[in-house]
Amino acid sequence: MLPRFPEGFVWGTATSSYQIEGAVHEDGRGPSIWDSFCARPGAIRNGENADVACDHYHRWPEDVALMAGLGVNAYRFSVAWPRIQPDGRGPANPKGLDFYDRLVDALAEHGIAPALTLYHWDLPQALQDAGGWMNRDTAHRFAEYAGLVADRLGDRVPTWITLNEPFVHMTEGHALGVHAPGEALLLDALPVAHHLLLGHGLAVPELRGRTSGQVLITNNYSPVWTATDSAADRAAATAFDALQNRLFTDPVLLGRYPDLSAYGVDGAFPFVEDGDMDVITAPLDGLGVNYYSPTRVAAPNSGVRTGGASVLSEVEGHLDGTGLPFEDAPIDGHPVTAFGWPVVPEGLREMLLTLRDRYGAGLPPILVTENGCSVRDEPGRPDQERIDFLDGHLRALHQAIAEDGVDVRGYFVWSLLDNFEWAEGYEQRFGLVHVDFATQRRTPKASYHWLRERLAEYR
Ligand code: GBH
Repeated sequence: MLPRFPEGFVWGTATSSYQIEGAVHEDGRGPSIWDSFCARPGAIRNGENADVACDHYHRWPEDVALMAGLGVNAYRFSVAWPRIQPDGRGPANPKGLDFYDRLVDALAEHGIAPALTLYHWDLPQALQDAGGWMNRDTAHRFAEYAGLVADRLGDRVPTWITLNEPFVHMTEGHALGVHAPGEALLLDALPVAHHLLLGHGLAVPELRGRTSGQVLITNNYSPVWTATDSAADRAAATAFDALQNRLFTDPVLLGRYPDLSAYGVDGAFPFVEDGDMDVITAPLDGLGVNYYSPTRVAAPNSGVRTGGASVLSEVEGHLDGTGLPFEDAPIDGHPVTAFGWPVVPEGLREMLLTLRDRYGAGLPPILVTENGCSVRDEPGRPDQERIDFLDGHLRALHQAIAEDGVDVRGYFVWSLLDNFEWAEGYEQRFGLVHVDFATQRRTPKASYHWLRERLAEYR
């Protein structure tokens, strides 16, 4: 039995458009940067793509029924910008909006509140051709797109999330090139960060004028641990934390960029124009927190690196000698997921406490908008690791709420379905529901049944 959560707590599952929808050529959808990236030889494991993915575009009624059967009261999904504006600009494509309109109404019929993410990394290719997020104009295009979606759905969607994990989009997509659009600009990708933040800030008033729903941004957070207590390792941890946890949060909540001097970046950003920070600090109703695992770092050249832990560990290889102010250190003594990520439930509580202490009264209420793990697919074997993962993280979350007083209003499991896990193709499975991609047959896993029983206890 799990401890009780506050009355009215939001329980949901999360997905994103490109990872589940498929139907990439249907009803006027334009190409996105992920379609292009998947076509690059070697970009995706096993040469896979998301042309079909979970075929959610056609099978959404079954997926809504699965959620209703699970007993959640919320669902976080994202809208594919290229369905709404095939070229990234101009009037809305009505058929694109119709799809989400039907989805939102079907959710409402089952008492499931939609939490709509506007941007989960699938930029219209036409905008990339014009420079993508390196181009300041993309921020204005994003705000316009936000308005079009809210024109249609503003009356029925209570939760709006502007961006999903801009940190991952910047680092993996634009600094390292292992995600779309496949740019390897290293720290020259910083304008991408600013333009994403500007797009977020410009979208907020567009949403406010069209919906009374709450508006959030979702970031991924990882508590940063130091390998040892040495001054050098602590400096490395501070440097990594600035990038991982502050770059997309300090501007929004504090109106300034974190200190990036450890990266040789002096803070006189030529791409920041007068008034931008006023836009970026538009008040929010909540903060979306995605949590997967902590990161442990050491000073450069300490020799502890195991390779491939954090997102940026790869930068080191790319920079070769010029060096980052940190390197990865292994996290021992914890189980790891099928992806190799350490399972550290107390890291969620630690991160929530850090956010509370760091931003104080400036921290809006929190929604945990993603948490989950990949488990190896062995037919017939229950996904006990996922049950243990969710049980542990929900207990840690409860402690953060009940013992630390952090204002957390909801929790979304990543993910409802096994789906297209970006550069990993279909190998990593995060679903509560198994998907046989050959037949599109959906089968609830043991974790689905476990969560259904837990949620039933709350009613
Ligand atoms: C999210 O990103 C995405 O929003 C979602 O689309 C995706 O499917 C889901 O998570 C699962 O990946 O190697 O131990 O240091 C997650 C961002 C960045 C979290 C890398 C884990 C590395 C963990 N991830 N990070 S570790």
